[in-house]
Amino acid sequence: MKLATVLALAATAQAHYRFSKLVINGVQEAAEWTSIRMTKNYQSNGGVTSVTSPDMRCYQARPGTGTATVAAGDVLGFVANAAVTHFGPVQFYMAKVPESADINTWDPAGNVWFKIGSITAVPPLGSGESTWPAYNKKVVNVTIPKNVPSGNYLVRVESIALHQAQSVGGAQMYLSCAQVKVTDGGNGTPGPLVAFPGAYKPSDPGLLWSYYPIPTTYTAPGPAVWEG
Ligand SMILES: *[C@@H]1O[C@H](CO)[C@@H](O)[C@H](O)[C@H]1NC(C)=O
Ligand SMILES: [Cu+2]
Repeated sequence: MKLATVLALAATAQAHYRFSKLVINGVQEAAEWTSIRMTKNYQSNGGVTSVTSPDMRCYQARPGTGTATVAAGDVLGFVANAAVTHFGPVQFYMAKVPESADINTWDPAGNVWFKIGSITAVPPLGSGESTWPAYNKKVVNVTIPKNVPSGNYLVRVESIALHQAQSVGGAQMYLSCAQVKVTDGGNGTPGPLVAFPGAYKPSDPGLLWSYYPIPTTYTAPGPAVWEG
């Protein structure tokens, strides 16, 4: 058996995960799905593999039930149950809920998402924690941009598992959407705005990536981070 096959099989045996709780101002939510819309993988922990599926939006199993309050400029943490057990980038997006919409039921379709964070590869590239800072972490953090306008948002976390990404459709996306009311915001104009599905193509270099032999570069998919 080739080394790459052995590594892929070893990675397959690891647990999958789901992002089901927030950490707000250092305090972790007591129960799963308090402010995060319950995802379809709430039992299987499996990832989304089709970037053209509407599951790329929030992967949700039901409407939301609660909303967290976070000040602009604060750190928001997403808890992985039990940890981010696959290597790859972790990215964060936000979408503003229209004033007239109910945050629990609003469907974030169309060009509504802007990227607020990307925990991506640190050279030299490989498949370990030194390359992928989010790998094996229980909590991944993002800062809510200081200049984002106040209001209701969905905040989407996305961990892209690359251990089987050597062929098209092999990358696995672990994602969910938190419902967040942002206070103390600014007057920025977030962008560029992208859609899920739509922002990614199956052949994007950030989704089609072989770690054996190890490439020298990695570019995470999607737009640039909005710098507010
Ligand atoms: C996330 O933020 C918390 C503080 O809320 C900190 O203790 C933790 O180390 C951070 N995690 C990472 C992976 O940076
Ligand atoms: Cu997995």
